[in-house]
Amino acid sequence: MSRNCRRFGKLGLALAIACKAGATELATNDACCGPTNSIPAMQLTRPLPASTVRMIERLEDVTTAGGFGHLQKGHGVGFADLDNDGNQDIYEVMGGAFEGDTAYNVLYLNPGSTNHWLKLKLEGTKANRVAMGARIHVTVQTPSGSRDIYRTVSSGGSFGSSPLRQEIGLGDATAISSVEIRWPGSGTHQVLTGLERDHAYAVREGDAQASMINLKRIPSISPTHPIIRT
Ligand SMILES: [Ca+2]
Repeated sequence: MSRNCRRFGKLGLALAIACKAGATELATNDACCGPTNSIPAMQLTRPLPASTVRMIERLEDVTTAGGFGHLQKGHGVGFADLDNDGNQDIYEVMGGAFEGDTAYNVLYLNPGSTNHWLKLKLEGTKANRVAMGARIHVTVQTPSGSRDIYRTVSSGGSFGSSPLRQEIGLGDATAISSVEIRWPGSGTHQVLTGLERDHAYAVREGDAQASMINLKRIPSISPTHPIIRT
């Protein structure tokens, strides 16, 4: 990953990777992934929901500036903080669907930023144990006021999956006001307060408090590691 990745948010990274992974519902591959193409040049293959259109208007093409440009085709992508430093990394399966394709898979190690984060590992007791489908509403305070952040627990997709543990970016949040969880199936409505930024928590359905998790950093993953190609 280029050092320039420090300058871009997760949303921008997600678009770049989504394009590399062949997100044809957003754009044709050529229009989206070319190193010099910009968002306005995209050719839509089908109408997009208004919410998606609003999101695209705020994005920019970081293929080159972010170090995501790659001559090989992408096949699957996963988003996860692999070294537990709080910054979400990206692993991308390159090449085609069959093993034996000579394309190298790629790990984009996030060099980090000053933004804050929160990790939540949910465990259902009445709902399904892995909390698949649980809806999370995080309310944070920022210098510009209150902000609402939403997540739904899932693995993320079919071509590449991400951990069920939720890695939630908080941006410039100064404090977490509350975390509200609606558990699927059981209908449990749980509200947690007192959580701190830049920490990971285990949340058990129905418990009054979350338990802080100490995730061990993995220092062996570094930009100089031989498996990482930048
Ligand atoms: Ca990381």
